Amino acid sequence: MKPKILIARAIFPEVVERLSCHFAVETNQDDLPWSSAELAQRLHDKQGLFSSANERITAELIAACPQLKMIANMAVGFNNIDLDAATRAGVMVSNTPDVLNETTADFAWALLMAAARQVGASERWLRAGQWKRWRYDAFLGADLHGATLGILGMGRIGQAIARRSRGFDMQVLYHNRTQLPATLEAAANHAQFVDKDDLLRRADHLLLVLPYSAATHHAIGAAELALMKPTATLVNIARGGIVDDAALIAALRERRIAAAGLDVFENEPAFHPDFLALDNVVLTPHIGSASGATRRAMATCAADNLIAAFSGKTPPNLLNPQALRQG
Ligand code: 8YV
Repeated sequence: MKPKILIARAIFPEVVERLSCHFAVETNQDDLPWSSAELAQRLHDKQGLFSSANERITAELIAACPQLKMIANMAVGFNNIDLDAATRAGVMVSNTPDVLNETTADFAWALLMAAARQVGASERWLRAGQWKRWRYDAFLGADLHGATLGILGMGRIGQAIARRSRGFDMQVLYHNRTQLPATLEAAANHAQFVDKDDLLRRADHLLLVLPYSAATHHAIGAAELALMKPTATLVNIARGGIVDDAALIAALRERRIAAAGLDVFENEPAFHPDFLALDNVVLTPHIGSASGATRRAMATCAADNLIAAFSGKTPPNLLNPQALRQG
């Protein structure tokens, strides 16, 4: 008898096909996510779950699914999963690190450039038929070349972003829980470790690339925004809860910072409606890792982890090896 798994969102058909060779698979074929009650009901008799970062895997859900042995999350972030509860219940959890570093770093630059140079606002203006004459002061943005790039959270994606700044002759400052070894700092365009306040004060463009947890909730709020330059750009490609959206909206509206690029939101897919009234923010629907090749690599990586777990191997991206001792 093949172990039963649940795939919580529609994924690439070839990945479903591959998983079907190893498992009895139930998939969500719809565009709409299941409610938490429906997810619990469908997961009840399953041994494995293939999830995205959008499913909330709570302690209650884990307790309600006694057969569950493995959760493969198709994302590098795993703040959607109660990892401690999973570990206590002997449920393995894996993520998909590394395969998305470069694609997500590319997208950070896309958002930064779009926000700093008013790509969104100027395109909306053109499409609205307002381009009738030239003005010296229309859509003046902030330069990237020669500017100071600040990175809060210098993991693998942060370092990939920093490497790309070489072409723009930028100076890179960063803050992180721990300072990187000198070799990695050198590879990241000679990034310089500074304290958080220093980073906020000195960055012309600030990129948020830190994982979300209780400790990083609202890491950027009113007090932090107040330290930033009025000409600064803020880009968040990490998780919504890292920024206090209401405080950011106020800062953008009052031009206490110049612009923002946001790929993630506090309650996504819902987001604060006041963002829509602001012309100095570029908004995208959590697509940082969304290149065809990378999303395929993420799905394949999650599938590899599930298959390994049920073949008696240690999943290559296991986050909680302690779970093996509980089982
Ligand atoms: C995912 C992400 O595409 O990897 C992550 O942590 O946020 C994105 O790359 C998305 O969350 C779907 O799981």
